Amino acid sequence: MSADPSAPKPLAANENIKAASHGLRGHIAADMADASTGAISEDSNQLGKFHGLYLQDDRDLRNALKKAGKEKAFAFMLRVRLPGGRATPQQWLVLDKLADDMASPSLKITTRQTFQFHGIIKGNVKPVIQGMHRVLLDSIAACGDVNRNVLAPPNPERSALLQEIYQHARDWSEYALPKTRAYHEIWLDEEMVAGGEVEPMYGETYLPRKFKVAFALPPSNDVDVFAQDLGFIAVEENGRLAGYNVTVGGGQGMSHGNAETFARLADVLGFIPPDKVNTVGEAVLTTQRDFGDRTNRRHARLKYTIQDRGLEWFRGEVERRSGVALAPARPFGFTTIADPLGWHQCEDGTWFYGLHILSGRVRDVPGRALKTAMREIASIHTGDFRLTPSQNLTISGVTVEQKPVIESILERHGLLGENDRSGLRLNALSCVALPTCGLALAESERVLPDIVTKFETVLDEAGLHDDAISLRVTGCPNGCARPYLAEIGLVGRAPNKYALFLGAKYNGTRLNRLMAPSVSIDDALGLLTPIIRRYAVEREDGEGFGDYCDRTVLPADATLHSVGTPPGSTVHAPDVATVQTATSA
Ligand code: SRM
Ligand code: SF4
Repeated sequence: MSADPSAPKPLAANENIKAASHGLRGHIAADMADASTGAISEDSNQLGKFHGLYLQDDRDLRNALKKAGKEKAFAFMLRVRLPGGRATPQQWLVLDKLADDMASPSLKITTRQTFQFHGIIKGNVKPVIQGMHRVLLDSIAACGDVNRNVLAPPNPERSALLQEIYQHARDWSEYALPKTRAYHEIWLDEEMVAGGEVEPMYGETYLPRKFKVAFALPPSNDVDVFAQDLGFIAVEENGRLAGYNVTVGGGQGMSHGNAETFARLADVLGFIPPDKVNTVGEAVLTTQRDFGDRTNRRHARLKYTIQDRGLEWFRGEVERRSGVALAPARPFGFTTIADPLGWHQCEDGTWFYGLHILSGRVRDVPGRALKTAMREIASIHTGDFRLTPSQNLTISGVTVEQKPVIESILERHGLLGENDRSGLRLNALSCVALPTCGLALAESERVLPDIVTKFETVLDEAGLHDDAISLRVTGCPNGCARPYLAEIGLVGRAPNKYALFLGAKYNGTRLNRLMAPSVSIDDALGLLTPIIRRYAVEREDGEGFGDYCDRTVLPADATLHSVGTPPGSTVHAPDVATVQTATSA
């Protein structure tokens, strides 16, 4: 007998794990106490994500350990919750020491403005979390089917406007925290309340999938706001925050060859005053909670809910739930995504130093002792550190007296040349991939320096050394370095095989398109070399590399768009000009 196609589909396995977890507790504590293995059960691994924790194993060692009949080299990745990416010097020093003492020594700055530890063995997880807690840091909801680390403009200018936006990002992060005390009980030894707390916003099964929020301040789209489930684009009028244009339904993750999964740019929903951020945010979140697909995790992000049900329906639902009538969006425009690098003076007289860090990896290598330098700076710095969604960092709030001291530390450790790189290198991102990421199909972070060097040879010959061209590499199509918003995107398929995407707009307002489904890095370079050379001589005044490729290289053929954009549609994303026209109407 064939199955009834109208029968309700079974829930995804994670839904049952969440429902049976007693407020995200499950058996995590017992699994962590089991010294007979470095691993934890799959259920605990799924629940551990809500506590910022991932079970991983060193994939470089997998085969050898298997041959030797030994357990995989299990260790945990822990992600810090750091809304807006700001850390105090004291927090930096503690994270630095925890990494040295109880994890892989490097600190990893992520594409969502926070830190990750890798390589924490089971017995060290609790001490690391407790060490973070002592400097008011936590990893609650850094992963899992909840609101994730909230992005805010990393611009270190110390203006009142930026501070207000940052405060909104922090407030939303707090507001959207799960209410369960599971984290405090399991990791911080708080007294057991045995579950049963009410989750007024999430309910007992939380969200169908992860939920990502960013706050942006034009003209810089440094948070990639159109890649987020929910975005707040600040509207400044007469130097004051008039409110936010709300965006919904962005996302990057897709699967190779599965046109039902796609990267999508967020839609602009409408304008709200600043005091409605949490109310409207909650309405967006609960609409997704109630209508997101809980049967198929590959179809469970907000982008699919909106794609399937339509933006007008979604707006109606948000307005009904929030009681807020969204006004027509106000005009806005983005011109850049780049982080300010080097020394800059702020209006309040303090200085900041923007430092480029390839792939966000903070570690010492011969001739370039970044981790040591940052430790020395943190021990004398009286301002703060700001991590950026481009995996860079800014030393912010530097006094006039400390500026030369910090400069000399950077110089002594070989770091003053870090910002003096090609336009491509300064605009290159990669995800972590091998050896820690269990989902990687190809290398990413470890090969990025070589990839950039190869491309630089061609760009230099074409006279394009200083041109800001965005290159983003990931080890799989999940899109952790937001590769579908890069002018050149390389997305791993298999060892040394990448899908090549071309033609996004530099400012993050147009997705790229598939140029070649599976090529080696050298083949990708071979395909791009004549295009780069033509671009150097044929480009129109001010035309970016992505714009040139979109105009001249990629045929206006809908089938070419089927990977990376919704099925049946052409390029989804409006560019800045059309966003401005459409929203100012
Ligand atoms: Fe990611 C899963 C690393 C930003 C889309 N991501 C993972 C995991 C946890 C692998 C796993 O599930 O086992 C990776 C851990 C690797 C490791 O060893 O550290 C991982 N993602 C990262 C980071 C560290 C990349 C980086 O080098 O900076 C970023 C951490 C962000 C943070 O601090 O919270 C990171 N991930 C992103 C982004 C970019 C963003 O959020 O702006 C995306 C695309 C945006 C989006 O979500 O649509 C992203 N990660 C994914 C996905 C695909 C989600 C989807 O909807 O399809 C997965 C896989 C999944 O969820 O099933 C994933
Ligand atoms: Fe891992 Fe893929 Fe994300 Fe890279 S893009 S970190 S390979 S999940």
